[in-house]
Amino acid sequence: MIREKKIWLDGKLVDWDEANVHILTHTLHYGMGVFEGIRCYKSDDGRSAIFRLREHTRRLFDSAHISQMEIPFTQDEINEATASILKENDLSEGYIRPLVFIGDGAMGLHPGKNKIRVAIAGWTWGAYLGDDGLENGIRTKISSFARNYVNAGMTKAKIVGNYVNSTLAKREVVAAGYDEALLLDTDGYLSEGSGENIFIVRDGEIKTTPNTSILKGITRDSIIEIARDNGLKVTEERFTRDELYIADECFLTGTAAEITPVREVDDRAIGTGKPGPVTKKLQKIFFDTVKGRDKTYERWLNYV
Ligand code: PPE
Repeated sequence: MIREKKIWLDGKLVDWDEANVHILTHTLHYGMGVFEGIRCYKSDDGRSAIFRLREHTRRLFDSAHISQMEIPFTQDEINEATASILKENDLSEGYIRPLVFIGDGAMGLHPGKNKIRVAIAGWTWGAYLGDDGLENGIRTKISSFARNYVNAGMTKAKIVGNYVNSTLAKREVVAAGYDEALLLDTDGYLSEGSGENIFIVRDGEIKTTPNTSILKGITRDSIIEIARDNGLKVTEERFTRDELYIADECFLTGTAAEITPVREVDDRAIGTGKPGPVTKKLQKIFFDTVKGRDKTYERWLNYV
């Protein structure tokens, strides 16, 4: 069970057990709320660094704008509150979850003038798909649920309700014995994982799905930049499930999942069935970056 000390709620710090809402909270009924997931890592020199804080806060505000929710704080105020959550909970590393939601008041689909509320919580979170998955790769399956269609759910926004689609897919494949679900878009091409973007490698060239039905991942963006800086070719292009089956390597990226190798899709081994050299190289640079060892991308770190 996750339990830390303090949660930031509407501008004030409250005790973990006191961070409660009314049962008629609008978001709880209709799913219109937006959120972020941010990681903080402990550097080798002992300091803590939040990874790409400003980009996460900006995406939170973009998600709110798409959802017509006006956040009653500035981006600077949210950045500051997000960083403060670590100190208030004595966390030197962990995961931070800002959530913007519509409070109680009016019921019915139109939220009327219900207050827009903001909560920020933080907790310790290990490898999202397991330590073994991070090291040796995971087994995935393509879900029978298609990714949210771009004109039915706003895919660029990290909207609470969008995650019904992810949860349906995740439960389906976990019940069938796999680690993670991959979803196709409504045209039948690969989209992304339940909570991660997807990359494939063949003959040393990298491909990832374009910004259509996916959430535009901040980890995805970081990996594209790192790969190109290291002389690897990266294209953002749609690909089919059989192109995935014959990839030499496959990996998933996300704040929670970090860089997780995929060793199997739909009961077919990917490449040798073990994490490949490109995946391992990118994984190493990524972890060296977030832990402050590799200074090339130091601009992505917000020391607290
Ligand atoms: N696609 C989806 C659908 C998604 O939810 C995430 C993040 C990503 C891609 C990767 O985005 P980024 O974190 O910016 O690289 N998923 C979050 C949810 C995890 C959870 O279970 O909660 C995350 O990784 O924080």
